[in-house]
Amino acid sequence: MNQNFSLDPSASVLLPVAKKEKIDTVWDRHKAMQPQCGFGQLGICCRVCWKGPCRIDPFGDGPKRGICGANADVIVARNVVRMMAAGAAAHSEHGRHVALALLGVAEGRLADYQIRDEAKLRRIAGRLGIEEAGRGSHEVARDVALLTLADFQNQDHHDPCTWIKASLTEKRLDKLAGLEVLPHNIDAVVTGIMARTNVGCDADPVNLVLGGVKGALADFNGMALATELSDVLFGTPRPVITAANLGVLKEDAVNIALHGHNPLLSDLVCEIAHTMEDEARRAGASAGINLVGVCCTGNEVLVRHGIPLAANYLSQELALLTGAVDAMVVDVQCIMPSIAELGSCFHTEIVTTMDDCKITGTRHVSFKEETGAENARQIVTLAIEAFKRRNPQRVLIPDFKETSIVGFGAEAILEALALLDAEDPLKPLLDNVVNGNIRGIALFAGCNSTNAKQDSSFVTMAKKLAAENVLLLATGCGAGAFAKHGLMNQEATLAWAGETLKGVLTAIGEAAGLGGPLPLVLHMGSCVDNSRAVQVAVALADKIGVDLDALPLVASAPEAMSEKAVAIGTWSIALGLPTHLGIMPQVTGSKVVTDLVTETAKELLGGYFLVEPDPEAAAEKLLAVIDERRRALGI
Ligand code: BF8
Ligand code: SF4
Repeated sequence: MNQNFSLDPSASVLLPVAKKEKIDTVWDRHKAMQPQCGFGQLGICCRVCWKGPCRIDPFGDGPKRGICGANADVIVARNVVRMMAAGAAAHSEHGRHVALALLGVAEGRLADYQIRDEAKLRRIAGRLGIEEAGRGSHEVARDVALLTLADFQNQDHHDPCTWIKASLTEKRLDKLAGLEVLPHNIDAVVTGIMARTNVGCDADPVNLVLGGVKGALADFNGMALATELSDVLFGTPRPVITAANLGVLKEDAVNIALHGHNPLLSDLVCEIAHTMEDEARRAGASAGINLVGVCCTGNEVLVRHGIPLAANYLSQELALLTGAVDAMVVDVQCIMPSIAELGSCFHTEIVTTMDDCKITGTRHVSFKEETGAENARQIVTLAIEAFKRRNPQRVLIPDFKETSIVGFGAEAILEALALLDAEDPLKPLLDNVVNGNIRGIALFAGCNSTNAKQDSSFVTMAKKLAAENVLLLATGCGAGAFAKHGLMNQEATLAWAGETLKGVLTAIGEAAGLGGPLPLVLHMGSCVDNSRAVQVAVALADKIGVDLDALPLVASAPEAMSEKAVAIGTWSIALGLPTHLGIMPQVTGSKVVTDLVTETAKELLGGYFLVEPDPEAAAEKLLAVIDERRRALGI
């Protein structure tokens, strides 16, 4: 039965436990929710004002307009662009948090943090046009932080955000400027979307969607700055060998799961946990403290420190069902409220840490950057105390974990390529794309959703595309899926890569001293780290002298779910990438909006959504797109 819900073998072990103990999981609640509201699925339910809710009848003789007169196109457009604004807010709030921390470090106010990658700080300064030569790192960091924060404050509509200007090709910036969708101020753009979608405002679906595209590009800006400044504070990812899936939990250790998105606290927990190993041992945990990751906080500490990944989004409850997690520490985003109840069924401390993200029934440790290390110590202490209450009889750790080589940010990829050509690192990549050894590049991103069998489409599509010599990159829960299913190691390359792709991955891997190929799928990090993939794509496009929409590069989110994914998908098409969705987006109640994002977008932006729930067919379609682009480039 579990096989219908999830491809993850851990689910088969743990869902029977949930059943026996009468604990609901996300899949039980999904089932109880059937049939889901068809109006909502089509995007034609409006709750923008209290005259509503209004629902448009898509087929019969029922209402074709809401009480105020809004038609299906307006309602669908308003709903979806509000999702883009919410996604942009989430990623950018995360980014602001990191930028403020960098400012605090630069001004000597935050003793628990430091600049871990000064070379990167200086490179960023160069990109942003800040003088750095001969200046101290704190002075440079202050300027970088302030210029970054100006992306939340600038009031000049004609002056786009600094980060986006520093992150795209000239041609793309011109195109986006021509459509008037370049954001000038993240906060203002998000506020603008909330304003124009209010009752009785923008009632032109095309204008609304263009407003949404601007919001999505604000999202890109927010995640680019979040990624880059996090590298400055916590280190830039380098390849590291680790493991993924619930088998990374240890019976004889204090298991602490780091869950959420923002590395500001989790990185300190990693640091502090090392200093508290003896305390854990004194409490009876012979293996000390075992940190594991969940969701994107998990990806952040995975790619930077090699902390094993226990679970992606839909597996977060399974982690608790093992009875072996002593504390689950959460920050923001993608944290199921259900974990409070699950934690209380076991001995697990669920610790919320951000004052704007509490969950009733859990413990809250109010994290502040000023007291970060102390907060981390408090949390590890709670975990050790919880360990003492753990009931060994209830521990069931599925024996599944897969070796994963992760940590392939833009820098790591360029460094690996430089081993083949120190003078011109991009040349080997470009040559192999041109000669067809690499047929194209696919970026897998996005979530897990109960509307699909967990992880399944990711795995099916990756194997098929790799066999066709497509180079695979991944972030977020997609990356989590590949890691858990053993597609991020050398064996996977040997087993699944087409001959020419295998040759390229082997040449780079051996030059990098891995004694074999690079992994089949390159883990670039968390969802905000999608900006890393853009960085590589921009470097390639600049080298050939084309725009991003000319590259044989596609994106795919087979299980897109969150508002953040809606924002990412939208900037992905705005940057020129054909972007596959495996889940029906909630816009199909409007032909105007559907046509706009799947067809007209191709003419306007080069990128467009391609919706295909069947993974085999989706892979075929992406291959056809890749080949179309190759032909247009004459390669
Ligand atoms: O930011 S992929 S389910 S965890 S939203 Fe959430 Fe989606 Fe996972 Fe990371 Ni991204
Ligand atoms: Fe209905 Fe219009 Fe109010 Fe929406 S804004 S709920 S369509 S009256």
